[in-house]
Amino acid sequence: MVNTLHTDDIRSRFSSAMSAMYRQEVPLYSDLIDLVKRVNNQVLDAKPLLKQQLIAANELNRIDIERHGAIRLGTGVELNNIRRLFAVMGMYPVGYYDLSVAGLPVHSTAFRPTDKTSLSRNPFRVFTSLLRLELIEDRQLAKEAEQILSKRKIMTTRALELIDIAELNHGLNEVQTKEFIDEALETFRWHSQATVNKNIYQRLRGAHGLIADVISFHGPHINHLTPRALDIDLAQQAMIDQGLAVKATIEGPPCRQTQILLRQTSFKALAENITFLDDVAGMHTARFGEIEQRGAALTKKGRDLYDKLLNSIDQDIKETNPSQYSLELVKAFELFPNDIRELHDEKLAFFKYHTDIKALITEGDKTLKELIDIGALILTPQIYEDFLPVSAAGIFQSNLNNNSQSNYTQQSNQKLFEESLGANVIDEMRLYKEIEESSLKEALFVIESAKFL
Ligand code: OOG
Ligand code: NI
Repeated sequence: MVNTLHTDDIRSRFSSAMSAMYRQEVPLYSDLIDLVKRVNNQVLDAKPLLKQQLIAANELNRIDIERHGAIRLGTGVELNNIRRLFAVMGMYPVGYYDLSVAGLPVHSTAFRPTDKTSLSRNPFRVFTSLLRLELIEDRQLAKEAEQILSKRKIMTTRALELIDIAELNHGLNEVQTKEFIDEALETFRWHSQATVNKNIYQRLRGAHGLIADVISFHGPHINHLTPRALDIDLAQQAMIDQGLAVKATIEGPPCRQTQILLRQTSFKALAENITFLDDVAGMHTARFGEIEQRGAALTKKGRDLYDKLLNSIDQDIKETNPSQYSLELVKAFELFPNDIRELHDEKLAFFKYHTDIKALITEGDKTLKELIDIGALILTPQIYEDFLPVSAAGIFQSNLNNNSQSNYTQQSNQKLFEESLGANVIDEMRLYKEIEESSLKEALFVIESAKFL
């Protein structure tokens, strides 16, 4: 079709509309955005080298617009429709996160752009969880919950029509895009009017805070949006200074010379006024604010080492004895190399390759190692674009506001998740590998061509 917008443009417009809506709904999020921006600017001023690296890696332009959000869905049909909605914006399901191991009755994926150019234009991601009612012990309650869910429609009729149009025509035009964004936003809006009476809400809440949050409302309200901080320790301190109720420990790896994966922290969910179906007033806690810092994407080998080191320390003291936890974390991660070259040669992280032709001073063929040695081939770690299940569980627990830790016996069920989704989740390792391989191919081509100049 002529005049279709690029999916990157639709995503950018949607993520900025979503951010504007959430700023209005949760003024504390607005404060958080301003705070992170201020701290990021301080960091860039204080660290010109970091600024240079971000520019060289084509990262700087996306920092201010970068954010992720999270939603929680109730049924497979909802998940399927959400997949179709995000596809209109060039966001696809990447990764499978089983959170039942952490006592949460959900499994999740992240909808995000997958190719290099789209990621650098706008990497907006949405961590999307699907409730697993089959894990609920109280079967009668699970049945009631299912019945409530079977009646709700989380998308407007027009949004579904526009998704059909986008699928049929391989895109949307300007007018359709405007309408699509307005209609899509309705799905993620907060509703202070619950769809259940107080009695059911309390029973759902008794089974698990997450169940009450998913079942009791019109739709999957966006529960947080997370800006990317360049120095999460500084940003966390600024949050504390501003009087926010910040989680005790930053999730993920410790602060290191070469940052890896993802570090995250949040302020606790707000208690908000709601009205139950029987007109009784109540309170619900669901929405919170989070910040994150992203580092290098790790290979399977690197990730195994990360998991091993993280698991070598007692996770139970994370919130009860945060200073001890931090000390042990730093100590454990001394075994994880910091040196970029070592991370590369040991195949622990994924890279992007660039060239510096001026460094090709001597004649003749060179090995990859020699090209790196002489500085003709420059290594930049790829940024981790995904999530971490242990960290996600920590964020969930800290914003649920009740200690609803359960031990679910039934575990991972990726197949069922994918059946509902109507697609297989994409393996994130494959995406990083593809970006690494294609950038190496391009770089070697440039070096090869330079010989004939
Ligand atoms: C999602 C929690 C996980 C993250 O960044 O890992 C998360 C939720 O509370 O729905 O936001
Ligand atoms: Ni998050």
